[in-house]
Amino acid sequence: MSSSTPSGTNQRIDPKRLWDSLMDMASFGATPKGGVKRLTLTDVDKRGRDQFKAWCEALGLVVRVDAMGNMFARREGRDPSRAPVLMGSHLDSQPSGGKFDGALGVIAGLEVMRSLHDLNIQTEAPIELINWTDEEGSRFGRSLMGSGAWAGVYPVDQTYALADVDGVTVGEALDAIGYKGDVPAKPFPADAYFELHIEQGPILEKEEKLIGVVTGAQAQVWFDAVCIGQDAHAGTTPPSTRKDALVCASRIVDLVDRMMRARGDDGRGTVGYMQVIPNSRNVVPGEVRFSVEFRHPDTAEIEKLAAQFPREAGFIARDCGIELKLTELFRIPHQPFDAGCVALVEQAAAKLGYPARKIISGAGHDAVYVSRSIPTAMIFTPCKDGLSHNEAESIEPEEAAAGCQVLFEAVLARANRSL
Ligand code: HGY
Ligand code: MN
Ligand code: MN
Repeated sequence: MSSSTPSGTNQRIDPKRLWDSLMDMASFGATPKGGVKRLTLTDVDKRGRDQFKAWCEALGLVVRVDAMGNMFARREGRDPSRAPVLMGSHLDSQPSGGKFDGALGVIAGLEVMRSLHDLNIQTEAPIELINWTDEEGSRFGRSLMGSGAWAGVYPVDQTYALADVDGVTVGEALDAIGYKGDVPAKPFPADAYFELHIEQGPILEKEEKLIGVVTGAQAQVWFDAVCIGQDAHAGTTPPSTRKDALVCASRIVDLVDRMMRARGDDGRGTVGYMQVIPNSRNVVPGEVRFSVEFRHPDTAEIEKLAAQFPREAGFIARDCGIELKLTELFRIPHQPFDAGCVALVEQAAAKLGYPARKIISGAGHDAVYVSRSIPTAMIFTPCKDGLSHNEAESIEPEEAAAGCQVLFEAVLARANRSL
């Protein structure tokens, strides 16, 4: 006889099963240095998605896919009229990413579903587990692309037209892996969303905290930049006639670093991607394409950076005699999470006796866009040396289990709450 046992009893997830499935998922795109390369909408992403779908369907969950390839695995509740409680994260990775960035939240959600099944618990509200498409933004230049399209931030048709460096569009890539679903990518009635993720920073480890109760995520702005000069012979072209796009880009990289450091320890400014054209050792580069992003806990600082950077980069280009093309790709203000959901995370950690602290997320997450339409909270767990977006990303099985147990408690409490 299934029961909707109230949370607070000692119902436990299975730490070994959780860890084994994390390692199984890490085998999709495994790299020699112990990381993963599971770039969004590639064949290896497809294989990871197919495995996730098979695991969900083996539990009797009904999986649907929306127009952006976002995957939703649904477990019915006792009361079908109630809005579902959502949980999830992303299975795509950076080109040289870690095993746990994103995957922890999806596989921990799977473990919650498996545990509910084993414990024969039927919650009042339905529960859905989500794999969001292209959280990383590395391939097509839009971070949080799947959740952003779902939230209405990126119009789906425009998003389909985004192309990677090889000219392959999002629409073509979704078709190629068979994950362009027939469900519209847009918000539906849901009661709450919880996302478990590694902190990707040093705070929890340094303070010996097992759980981060995430109260919100910092603001950010991303640009694409192109410096246009003139290809020329390295041996015959004197300084006076050079139009060296790489020298100009290098001065702009230094500008980004100076603007970051001017904001102290909260400052974040990064040029992570750069393409030098023609990229030949004896040709003065005529064109350089690169990314620029800034982040800060205070939205007002991002507004200032978004105005200051184009102005000062323009001065550098003028002094270099180089044409500069800047495109702002997106801007996200600081996003606070829902106090009620944050409290459930905090209460779960306290009840389980896990040392915890409140924290603002330095990284962007799908929860940021989801929280624009659904009460949302996140759970962080530590990662070794605060390292992420690096193949050496590492966590302990006990940390994964603790985060998963908090997710279990918070989702169960929310799904069984009296309305
Ligand atoms: O860039 C980010 O903040 C996220 O890790 N993709
Ligand atoms: Mn992530
Ligand atoms: Mn990431």
